[in-house]
Amino acid sequence: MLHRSLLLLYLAVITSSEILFLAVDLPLKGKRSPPNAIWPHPQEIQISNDLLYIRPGHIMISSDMEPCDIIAKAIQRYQPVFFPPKLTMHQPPADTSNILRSLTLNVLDNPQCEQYIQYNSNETCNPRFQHRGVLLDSSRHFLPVPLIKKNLDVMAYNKLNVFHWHFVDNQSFPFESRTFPNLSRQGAFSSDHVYTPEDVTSIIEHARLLGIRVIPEIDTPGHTYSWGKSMPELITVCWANGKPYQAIYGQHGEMEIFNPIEPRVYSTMDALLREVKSIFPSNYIHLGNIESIVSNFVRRSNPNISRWMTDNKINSTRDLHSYYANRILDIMRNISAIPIVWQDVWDEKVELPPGTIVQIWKGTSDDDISDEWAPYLNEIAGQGYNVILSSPWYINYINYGHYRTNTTIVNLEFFKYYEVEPLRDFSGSDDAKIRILGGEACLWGEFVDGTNLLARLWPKTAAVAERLWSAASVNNSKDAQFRLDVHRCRLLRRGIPAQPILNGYCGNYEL
Ligand code: CP6
Repeated sequence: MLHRSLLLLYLAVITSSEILFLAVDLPLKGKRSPPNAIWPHPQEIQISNDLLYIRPGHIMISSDMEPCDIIAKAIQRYQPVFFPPKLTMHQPPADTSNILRSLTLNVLDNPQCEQYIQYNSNETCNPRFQHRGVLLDSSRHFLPVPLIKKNLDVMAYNKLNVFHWHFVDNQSFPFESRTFPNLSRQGAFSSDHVYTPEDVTSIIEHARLLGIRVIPEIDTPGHTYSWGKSMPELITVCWANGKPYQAIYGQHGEMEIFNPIEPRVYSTMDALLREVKSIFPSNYIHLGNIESIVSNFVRRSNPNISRWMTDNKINSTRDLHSYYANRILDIMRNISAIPIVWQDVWDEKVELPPGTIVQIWKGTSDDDISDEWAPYLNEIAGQGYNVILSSPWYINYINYGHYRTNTTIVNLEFFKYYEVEPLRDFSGSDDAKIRILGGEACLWGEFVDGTNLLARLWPKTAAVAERLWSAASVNNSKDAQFRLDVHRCRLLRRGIPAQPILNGYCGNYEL
């Protein structure tokens, strides 16, 4: 999106000059505080060592023509971002001639004025990867609408452009569907813990103005306990001793899953996916579809399902899952929506429609960087599917990894996210390479709600943002952590409770 990225380009310029002032007053003793602490690092940058003074009121953002609403609103929105109430001002020394009388940032608009960012929109400043996302999970805990919007703002500060909204799961069904209002009436934590159609629309609109696509995830056939509260007929549970045995749902949704031989599963999914597609302007719908060995046993334990399998010559539970996936993919074809699936579906060799995105999550690891994901990238892209990477970016993990130097600590948790190189082991063709679309940081919600979401996510996710935006050569984590430390203070100044990266403090920007 030409107009938006040009705006961001200019913002990068102003941010860098702003930092030149702030470097004076940020108490970064013992730290190298680079004056060019722009995050994520741009493709091109020129830095002058001269310090220039200017009054905030003498900085103008203007547009060369009547701007479309995205630009007009961005110009308004950035005023308080540049000049927050707590911004510290310095008197220039009496003898200085380094005074800038005025600075005009002229935003070049795109005459076509794209109304909604597409997956392949031209973002002009060359991001390295086109898909730069964050997954939030609003089922394990409800995430208030203003918080989701604030998080979209922080995503935009970091040039992330996809909000993957995992909004239903076992624990609650907060999405208020017009077609099936009982799903949230009975599946939400309470009548307050829902996203009304107006909420959803306002979140999509907020994201649109920031150049962020919102991709909803309707995760089935597992992880569907909350659906069963209003539609028990969709679910099959574990059977024992010849009768259904109502188990407590498993953490990963193994215990209650859709019954793949139940016709109402498909009619419900057809209507719901149609509704979702009509609400979300991005043409993508994430279908979830993670599978586990346990869920296979659950299904097979139901004698009706075993019998149906025998009658229909479906020999394995893997084939049964393929059968389910194919029926849902048929619905997606009928409504012309493009699917995203977790890698499990690909593992099961389900044939996916062209354009499908496969999201890699296996090989997440608590302490070490696991490389299990690397061969997946080669194979999936090699087969002609699009791929996005998440395994190394499970932000829900917390690591107390650090070591001391003389003056500071080094943040190994940041290193772990930052040092991932998606293409390190890539051995495929150039064609396959462009199918590696990018990645997503995932914040699963088992231990996250409004109290800690922003601090848990930021600034760790900024590490992922730079990896996906900047050139591969921007990979010196020791230097980057100092830049990120300044960026973190910048987030505090903008009112975002981002957690510390290094020792030290942010002057009067602290919350
Ligand atoms: N919920 C859903 C989850 C997870 C996934 N899907 C998950 C799996 C492993 C870890 C963290 C989260 N909680 N719906 C995986 C795609 Cl470590």
